[in-house]
Amino acid sequence: MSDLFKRIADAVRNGSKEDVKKLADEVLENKVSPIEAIQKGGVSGLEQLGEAFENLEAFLPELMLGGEAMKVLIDSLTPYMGSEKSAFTGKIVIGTVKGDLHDIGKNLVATTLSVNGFYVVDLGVDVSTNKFIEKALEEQADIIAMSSLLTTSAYYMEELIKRLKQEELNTRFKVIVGGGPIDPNWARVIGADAYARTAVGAVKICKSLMGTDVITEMLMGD
Ligand code: B12
Repeated sequence: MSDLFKRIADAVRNGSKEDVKKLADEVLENKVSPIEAIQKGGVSGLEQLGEAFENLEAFLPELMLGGEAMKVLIDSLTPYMGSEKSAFTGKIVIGTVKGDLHDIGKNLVATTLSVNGFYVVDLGVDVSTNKFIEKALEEQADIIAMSSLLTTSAYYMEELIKRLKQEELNTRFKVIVGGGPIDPNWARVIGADAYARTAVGAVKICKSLMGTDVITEMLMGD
């Protein structure tokens, strides 16, 4: 099994869409968990690519190919993600914050929440603070979920939480945050209600939040 995850990681790292497609078929044939294959294979491949990019061993075109290969993996496997009927259904408005165009992780979180019974409104990428708030009000959302992969854009998460407090909307919506540079400490400092490191962790915190009226301490998912 770990060999299959390693081969998926390598194919994503090398941006080979054809290999990724074949490996996704292998995942399904062998009844391997799609979310595990995405997390332990695909995410790991992109992490390696990110490291190579940081060390100037890979460049933007390779990053783009890796991202496209990951999308092939996610598109091939998400229809087969097991759905777990949830008693905690709620409405979630999700997006990638302003200035940030990374959407692979955000899409994975959105899909995983949907297959687990949540109603998800995906606002896409480069979403301004105003748009998050407008849409959350319009959709009467329970949770606002923000993703950020860029350190420079993560500030907008703080901005949104401040705005909710100023406009006395902080009791109306719960706010969850995640993405590469976001860690539990930062999430706590900006006053988010919950943080998760993975898409599965996002489901866990959203279920908890839907059953909790008052948050006294930030919730954390895997
Ligand atoms: C693929 C990629 C790209 C692709 C994006 C394609 C796409 N459609 O998304 C492209 C090539 C477009 C790109 C562009 C850039 N990128 Co880029 N990119 C990456 C890379 C390699 C992978 C990101 C990814 O998809 N990971 C896989 C997903 C599944 O993981 P994830 O997003 O973290 O999501 C998981 C969790 O974080 C969590 N999660 C995510 N969101 C949320 C939200 C909530 C609410 C919760 C609870 C959880 C959660 O769940 C997800 C699933 O487990 C990363 C390296 C890395 N290690 O992350 C660099 C990286 C993010 N990029 C980086 C940079 C610098 C850039 C550019 C500025 C490069 C440039 N010079 O132009 C541009 C920025 C463009 C912009 N304005 O946004 C840096 C960011 C550094 C920083 N900390 O600020 C990184 C870290 C690379 C590096 N090591 O330097 N990139």
